[in-house]
Amino acid sequence: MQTIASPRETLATPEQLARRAGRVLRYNDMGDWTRAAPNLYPHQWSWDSAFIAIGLAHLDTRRAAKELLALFSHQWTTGKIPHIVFNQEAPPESYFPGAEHWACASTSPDAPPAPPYTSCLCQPPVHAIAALRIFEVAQRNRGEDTRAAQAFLQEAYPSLLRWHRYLSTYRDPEGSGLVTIYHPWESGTDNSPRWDTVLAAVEVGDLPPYPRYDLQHVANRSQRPTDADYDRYLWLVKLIKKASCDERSIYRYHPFLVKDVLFSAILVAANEALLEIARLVGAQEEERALITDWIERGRRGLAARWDPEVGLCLDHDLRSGRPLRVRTVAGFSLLIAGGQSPEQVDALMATLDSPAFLGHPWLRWSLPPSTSPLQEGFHRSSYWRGPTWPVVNWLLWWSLLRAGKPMWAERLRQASLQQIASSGFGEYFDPYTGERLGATDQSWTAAVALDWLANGPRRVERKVA
Ligand code: 9WN
Repeated sequence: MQTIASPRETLATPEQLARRAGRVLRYNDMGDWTRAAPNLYPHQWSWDSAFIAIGLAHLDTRRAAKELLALFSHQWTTGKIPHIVFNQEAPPESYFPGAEHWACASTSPDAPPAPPYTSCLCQPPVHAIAALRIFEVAQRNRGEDTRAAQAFLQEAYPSLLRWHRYLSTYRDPEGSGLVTIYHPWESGTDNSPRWDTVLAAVEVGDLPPYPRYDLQHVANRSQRPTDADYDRYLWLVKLIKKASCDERSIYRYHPFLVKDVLFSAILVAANEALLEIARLVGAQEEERALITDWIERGRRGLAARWDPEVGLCLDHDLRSGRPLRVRTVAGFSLLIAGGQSPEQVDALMATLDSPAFLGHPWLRWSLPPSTSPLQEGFHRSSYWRGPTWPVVNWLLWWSLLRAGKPMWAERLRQASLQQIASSGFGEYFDPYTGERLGATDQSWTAAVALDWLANGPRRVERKVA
């Protein structure tokens, strides 16, 4: 029998792990959307939902489609997909800043009908990748679901196009091919050292006292951002709210305006998926040409951010006009964007394999820490400052396959499954000990495990119970 095993022990069969992952997703299922995690994150998060849809596709493609459509129903008139849709049933004092903190965003002329309230930030656009994945899984399964998945793509395509158009215009008025973010929360990698110098320059004004509900849901406060980080996060939110979430005023006055290479690379990959969706739904030729243009522009923009000395792509601070020289997994953006020359891919692989990432001697599993252990500011248990994150590993795995590196991809897949089978469905993991950190029963961790289990080199044909 095939098993997922570490060098020392047999951890689980793929069937057992898939059953456990399915249980996590079912437990967090709220009907037509999924909580990011049961206690720490009782709302719908944007990029979490996209990854969740990828996993759900292996349980039920129709339910997976609903996950995305539920999110798209809260799209802003600008095309923005909000980073959080607040759950009206969430227990009070469970998450801060919650719906009441963001309620004022609903007065923006661009906001969708409320309640439910949404935040006015956004997160990386994994959604088109997820939508296409749902269709591909349905096609693989054959039968009735393929027709339903086709109808889903027809329904989702206009929302996806508006979303990508928003990112390519409001968030890139320069036409650089790179997306500007207004807040570390938009990057999805909140307290990454990527943002340290930019945040250090933000002068925090008067803030009323606020609760840190997040700390009650983790074993140790060092796993979450510090109070100083939170002061800055809330100050930036205050400024965005003061600008009535108006993109043009934000762009003019905001102190945190950064070209985020990971966000931008995900957009390129998502545009490739969107182009395929456009073909499948028979979209107009002009729309397909526009998407092709976004892809090319994105790749050019990212190539300009490649730093050969560091061997990574670097974010760019629009305020100071300087690159942010920090070694994190975001630097592998060119790999995620795809379409690179063999030489460029080799240069990325050299960095990935170096002691700064997979070649570091203390790693429990051969998986990249979110921040390089050789980077100043690395912290092995603090959130995005060092721990490994399964969703990031999923993106790298998927990108390695697309880049024609199946052996590398398979190593990542095996190690990721071993990590999850051994430590559980954590939010993130200590890269040295493999200890599970942050939230437990994190939905997107279960989701990517399901996708990995369904996409081995020799696919294990099985029904997930
Ligand atoms: C703020 C839900 C989200 C993820 C982010 C992760 C974390 C929120 C928080 O949780 O961010 O958006 O409160 O820490 O950083 O990537 O989407 O899982």
